[in-house]
Amino acid sequence: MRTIRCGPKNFTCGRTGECIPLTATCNRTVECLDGSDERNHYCRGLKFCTEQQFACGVYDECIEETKVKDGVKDCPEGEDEIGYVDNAPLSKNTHYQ
Ligand SMILES: [Ca+2]
Ligand SMILES: [Ca+2]
Repeated sequence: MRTIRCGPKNFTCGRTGECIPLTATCNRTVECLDGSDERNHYCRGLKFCTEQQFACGVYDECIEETKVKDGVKDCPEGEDEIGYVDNAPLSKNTHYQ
């Protein structure tokens, strides 16, 4: 359990526990030593994407959840299709699996 000590206007870095301003989170610059201020699972749904949206890779883009794993790459890097299994396994040249 992490200790909340940074106050409401600050973000507490996950493991390292530094305090950084909330405005410094999800700004594509890593402030936390462990990078927790830029983690996708943290940034997702917080600033850039709603809970109904999927945050591509480094949250550059939000796409609707319905577009995730639909066989069409909507994210710039196709992150939304990670784990998508079509009917022709091994046919894709992907490095994600
Ligand atoms: Ca940051
Ligand atoms: Ca898609």
